[in-house]
Amino acid sequence: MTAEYKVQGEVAVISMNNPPVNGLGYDTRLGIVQGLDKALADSSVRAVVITGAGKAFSGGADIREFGTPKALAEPNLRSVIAAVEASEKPVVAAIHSVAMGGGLELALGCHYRIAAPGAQIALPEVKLGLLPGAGGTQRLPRALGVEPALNMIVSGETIKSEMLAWVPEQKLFDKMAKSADSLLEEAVALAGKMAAKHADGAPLPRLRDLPCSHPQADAYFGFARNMIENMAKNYPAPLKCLDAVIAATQQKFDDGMATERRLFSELMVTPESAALRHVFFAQRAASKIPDVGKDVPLREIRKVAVIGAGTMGGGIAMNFLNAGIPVTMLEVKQEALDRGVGVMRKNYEARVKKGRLKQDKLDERMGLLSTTLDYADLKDADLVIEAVFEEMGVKEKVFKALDEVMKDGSILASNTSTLDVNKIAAFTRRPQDVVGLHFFSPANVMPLLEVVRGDKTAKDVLATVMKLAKKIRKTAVVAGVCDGFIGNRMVEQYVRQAGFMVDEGASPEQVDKAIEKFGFAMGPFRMGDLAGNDIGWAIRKRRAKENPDMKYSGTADLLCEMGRFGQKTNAGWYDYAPGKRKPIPSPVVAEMIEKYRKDQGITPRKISEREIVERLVYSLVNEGAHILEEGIANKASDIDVVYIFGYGFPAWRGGPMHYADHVGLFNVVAAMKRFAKNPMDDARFWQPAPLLARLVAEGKTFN
Ligand code: T1G
Repeated sequence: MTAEYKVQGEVAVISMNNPPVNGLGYDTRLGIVQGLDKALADSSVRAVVITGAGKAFSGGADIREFGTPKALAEPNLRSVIAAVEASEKPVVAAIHSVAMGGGLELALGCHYRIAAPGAQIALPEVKLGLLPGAGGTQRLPRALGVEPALNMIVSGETIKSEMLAWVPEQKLFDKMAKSADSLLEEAVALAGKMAAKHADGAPLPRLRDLPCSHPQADAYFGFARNMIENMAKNYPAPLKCLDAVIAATQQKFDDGMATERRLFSELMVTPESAALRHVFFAQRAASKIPDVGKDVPLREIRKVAVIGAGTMGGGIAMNFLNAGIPVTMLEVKQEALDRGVGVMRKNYEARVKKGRLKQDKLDERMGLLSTTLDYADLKDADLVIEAVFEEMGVKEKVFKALDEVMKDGSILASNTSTLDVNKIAAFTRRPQDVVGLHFFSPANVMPLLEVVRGDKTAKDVLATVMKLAKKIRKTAVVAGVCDGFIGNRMVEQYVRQAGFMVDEGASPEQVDKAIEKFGFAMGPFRMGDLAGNDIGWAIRKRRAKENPDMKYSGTADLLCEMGRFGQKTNAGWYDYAPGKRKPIPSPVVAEMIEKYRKDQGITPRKISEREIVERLVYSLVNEGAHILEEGIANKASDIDVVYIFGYGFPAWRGGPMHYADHVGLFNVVAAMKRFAKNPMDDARFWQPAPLLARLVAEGKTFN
């Protein structure tokens, strides 16, 4: 049973025990109801406390049950909460660490609530494309007030328990415990006290009995609707959250519950919710490496060294400083060090100015940073990350020097974005300690980290960096060694397709607009201007030697030959006013493209939005299938995570592989067959990857 029952004096304590976060799965729900029945039947028991064992009160409904009969099996969560609320003996929720989603809803059904400070409180269902489906939209507004409750439900954001206890006239927490340690004792005492208070049969306080209104309901909800419509264009859940909270102010409680149930069921079947639930699990599954078990011992990472104080090196260093890990940064010249440290300080100061970082935190973090010009100073670092110029000769010098000074057992990582990590490992006598840690620019902001596993990378090195990634709040995905690993290898095909479509008749802004309408944060041409078109230029030159028959549009090279590297030169595919980021379609570029088409004898044609989106997205899918088949990625969902967290693929579409499953792999391959007939395109590339062809033949999906 995943809910324990024991009696302390005259108080029964029901303790949920369903690791890791007391998800309210069927067994746990049954355990709560059976415990409650026991307590009600036992005349010596006068009150009940519900709490959670381990690291949470409860993280909510057990998402692993979603889509299975168990999720709805009685007692479903609403029935459990109704039973708690209907109890004639007072039920006290003792909340610590985490009370989220259905976990908070369970607490809202109790008569009293006591919380330890620091507990994470949230109704995050909206992040799964859902809304609180067990009374949260009806009880939280009654406990907190309409506005604070609506903010929490629509944003899904987590708020610390002590912050909520300060909301004026709140009825969420009847008491704040001194600490998590004294919580249970204080909860049992409170339960005893409440039992005495209601001994005369005085009705127990139930949130459902409280009124729920807003003094300027129409104006406030009208304003809220406008805000949400602008903010959540592609996400249906936030607006339905609003509708449910409005129902709480307009309908009787039971009718409001029925409205909430209807809206929840409507959301549960949306493709957006299926995608967001897929992303939730994909993100967590990414840290699991098939042949690296949980029992692999980890190496201790107390000190980190970063080689290179440029944009990447500085950003990488900040991740560790933010996590309280000291960093020694090495450069070859003092002025490069000074410049790098200056940029880091400026980054922090900007956050302080925006009120997103306290000054003492800035000082603390910068206090953890030391700099040096001498490799010898790195010797006691447990991890060193090289972030120098992307050229094998430079990497060789650095890794040979590191191999001389780094202590045994330290991890040597390269931030290379495409180079062969096996070759880099071979520069050292310890290839088992070498791994790729590919951060994405800006490294202190972008959540994705590609962990590149060399042939000889030791399992404990992998396990260590995956755990470290979580500590520095990165979403890490393991990639095998190939040119471009997972993300850059896929983006290569995506950008090639964008170039072909410009050759064939589309304008850069037409391509960008189409894919941004599909949901990408930024189209390929705006992305090139942001990252710097010269980066792709250098990679194409290197690749032209290795793979001369790889076809590209010639426009990207012509653009670079004109010195139009993007925002950093105030001109790229677009024009930019000095120092501004707003992309302006460029007549100069349009003329260059037109001339290029003429020189190539191309008669431009109109390209539909649908063709633009399909060629861009399916190029990711086909390359992703190759990557999966070659074992460069362990699972399709890892590829989805890379592309959502590193390249702006819309999360509400689940990632390229999930999206292909949603469209139907048969339809994807049918489209690819059409593209292969286009003489301007690359027919060879559009041959379906064998894995993709096989899945279609077997009627299967990627995920
Ligand atoms: N159900 C099942 N498993 C869960 C879970 C959940 N609700 N939450 C987390 N896990 C697993 C997770 O997959 C991972 O598993 C492990 O716990 C640790 O998670 C009716 C319908 C609670 C703040 O959305 O935000 O209630 O990989 O790595 O960083 O209205 O997990 O170890 O095998 O994230 O300490 C609403 C989602 C559900 C909360 C803990 N609840 N979870 O963070 O650990 S819908 C949520 C979180 C609902 C009702 C509706 C976080 C956390 P594994 P972790 P963490």
